[in-house]
Amino acid sequence: MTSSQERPLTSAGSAIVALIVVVAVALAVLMVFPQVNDEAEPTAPGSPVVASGEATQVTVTVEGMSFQPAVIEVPVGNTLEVTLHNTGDQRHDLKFVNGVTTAPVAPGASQTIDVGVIDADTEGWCTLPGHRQMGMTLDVVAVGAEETGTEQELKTENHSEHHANIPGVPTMDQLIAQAKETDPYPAQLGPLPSETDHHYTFTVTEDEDELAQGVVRPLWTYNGTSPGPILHGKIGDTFTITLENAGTMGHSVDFHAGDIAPDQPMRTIEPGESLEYVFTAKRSGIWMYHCGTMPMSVHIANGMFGAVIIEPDNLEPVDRSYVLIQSDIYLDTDESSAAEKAAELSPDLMSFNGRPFQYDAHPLQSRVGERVRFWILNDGPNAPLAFHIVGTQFDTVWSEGAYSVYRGQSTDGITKGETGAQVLSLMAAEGGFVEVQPHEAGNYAIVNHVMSLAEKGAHGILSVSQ
Ligand SMILES: [Cu+2]
Repeated sequence: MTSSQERPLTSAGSAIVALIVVVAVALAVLMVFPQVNDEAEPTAPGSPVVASGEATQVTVTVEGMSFQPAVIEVPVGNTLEVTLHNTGDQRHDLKFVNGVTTAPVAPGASQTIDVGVIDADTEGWCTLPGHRQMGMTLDVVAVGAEETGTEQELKTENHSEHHANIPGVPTMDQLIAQAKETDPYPAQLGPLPSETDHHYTFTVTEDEDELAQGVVRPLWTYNGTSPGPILHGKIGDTFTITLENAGTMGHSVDFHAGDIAPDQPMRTIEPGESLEYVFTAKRSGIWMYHCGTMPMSVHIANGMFGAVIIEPDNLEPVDRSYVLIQSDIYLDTDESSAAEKAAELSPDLMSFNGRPFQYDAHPLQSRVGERVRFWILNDGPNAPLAFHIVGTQFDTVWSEGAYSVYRGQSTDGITKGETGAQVLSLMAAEGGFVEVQPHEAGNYAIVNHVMSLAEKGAHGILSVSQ
């Protein structure tokens, strides 16, 4: 006990206490009988929202891994009744910030819940593991609500703490929607060119690419595409590349397909400059090329990479050949910069041939019984690749200069009987090819079996028809 608390109240002190009591009672009456104020609006900041007695009814469906609609508007004071109609292919639920939730709803089923009176912006999401991260969120906008500073802070806090899909990073469905609007990078490999002298001009550009509606990233290229041109030849061929820098900063190129002193041909050139790079292909492989200017992680991640395919002399003909080059994408977001995420080996998105999920939007094609060869290169700059095609087994695997399995037989000279492989593992800058011969029609998912990287975009479809 302090001495001040033992002291008797002065008369002025008593008057203040009496005033406080009167004000408190008046406030309590207002809070218990809020309808004392007939008008539902305007709601001054901090004043309680008056229930309108009206209900807003919305049916929410499921498309891929997102709710449709993803944003609903409710006049402030209305109750919100949501019917979750699960038009997806697996169970989902829908839970709101205030704790109101549906049960898990089976595909084809529906459940209606009363979310209560909407007095401020709020949100819902699917609580099944990982679904929120993949974009299953529902924003509720309270129309006519005035935001107080506190509400604003709470909302921001709620977003940073619980809004697991990172603001600024598009969801899978947004990426696929954009990929559908965009011509895919051509993945089919043409026949081996007959010439032995190959001449190219590589012009460096600094462009931008729209990954999803409203999300743009820098895209630095050789000749306007990422990956750059796929060079294709055989052992003994000579390649002459004129590199022209039409960008605003220094750039360069490094061809793993040649073995030469790097000092001159791989040097960084300033905007407006050019150089000539000549190499002779002495060894077979699918070889990376990339910009070698610092920081290389950023120049490569921004798009400056490609492949040179030098076929082994005895390569068997196949019915179709595709080329898939994996690369990582890092985005500048509020949390950290693309360069920081690259340094932490933490990509926001992944791609085959430069755009996340583009072969989900435009599946690769083949027919039952055809032998299909996939040339695979991991251009990084950082992430690993465990290349797998769901539903298939590789009967032929060639990686970094050698077969491990050839037409269902091990090359070790010991293993007997039919054998095969499920994955071609490639660290950054490693490459090879696999062959499959699907014997049933269907849609075979092409994945990086490092699953979180597939979910970030290293994913596509091989559509096999009769
Ligand atoms: Cu560069």
